Amino acid sequence: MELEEINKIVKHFIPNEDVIAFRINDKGLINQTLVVSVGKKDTQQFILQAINTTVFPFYEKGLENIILVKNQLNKSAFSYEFPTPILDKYICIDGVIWRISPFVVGSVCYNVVSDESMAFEAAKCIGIFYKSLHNFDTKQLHTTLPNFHNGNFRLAELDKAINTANTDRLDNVNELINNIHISRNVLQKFDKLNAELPKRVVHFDAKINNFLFDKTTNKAKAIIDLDTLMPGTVLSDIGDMIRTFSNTLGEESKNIVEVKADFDIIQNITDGFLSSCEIVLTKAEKDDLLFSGKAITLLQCIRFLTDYLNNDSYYKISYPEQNWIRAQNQWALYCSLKG
Ligand code: GN1
Ligand code: MG
Repeated sequence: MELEEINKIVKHFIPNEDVIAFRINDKGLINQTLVVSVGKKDTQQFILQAINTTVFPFYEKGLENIILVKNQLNKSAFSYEFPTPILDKYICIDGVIWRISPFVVGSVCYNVVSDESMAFEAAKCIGIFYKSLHNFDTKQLHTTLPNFHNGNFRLAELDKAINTANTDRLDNVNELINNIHISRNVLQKFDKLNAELPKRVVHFDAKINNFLFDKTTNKAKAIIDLDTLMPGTVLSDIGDMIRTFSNTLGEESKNIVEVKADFDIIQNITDGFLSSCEIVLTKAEKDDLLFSGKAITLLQCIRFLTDYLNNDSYYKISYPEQNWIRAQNQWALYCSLKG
């Protein structure tokens, strides 16, 4: 995209200023994200995003969720930044849905956890998020992505993909399909727990690069990427934290034989989380925190594998076998996890 085109879009939100520079942010696998600098004097940075409406068909309901949660957090003791779309709105320009959110000044984003205190900090932050929203009635929120973390649904999607995949891709993955099949019971247990545990406001994408850290102090500073905010259970966020924080090589690593969970990091996740919200959790929620890491990692393995068999129609890729590598990476991590 050219500066002029970006400027035109930004003018819909900030009419009296010009975009003077921009850069592409390629951390997310779904939406298109740019960092734009606006205004010649007192330049301010913003995050400009085009929403992938195939993945988020109910993006308007998603925005309602974001605004409701923001208002509730503003009334509580939540002390982290929670950057939401400016003007509380999305704008459709030439068929594309755009939004702008504030850039968190003085922050840094990491794709992997490099020391245990980062894990503790981020988990404590999400724990405060849970505590702050404990009394919020989740019935007010829309389920914008039905079955998002439903094991049975993800297995059925995999079966569908197996039936339509081309043979080259299918030949590669036979062994992993068998292994997943043998592990089905993990997802059955996960679905059962999700049906029984209390409904909470869940971020549903609590991976490490959706926390921003303070550049100077390295304390957690913000939670970002709010498209998946909806009702769910504690297992989804704890599970995604375990999945992404404990994998110190990262989910894109091709070094599959070296992929394994770091258990000190996992201990810091549960310690950090419980340090801030143990008081609002039930015993049943606390009992299966470790198990959630296994279940969410298996679920993510299945999602990457399914997309590989569907010829990469969902996740962005930058090389042909990337979803297959991601699936193997998640399988290796899954095998190393306990719970
Ligand atoms: C997607 O776009 P991004 O990177 O924020 C996905 C998550 C996956 C993640 C894997 C809506 O998130 O569920 O865990 O990729 N989001 C959606 O990295 O499917
Ligand atoms: Mg996301």
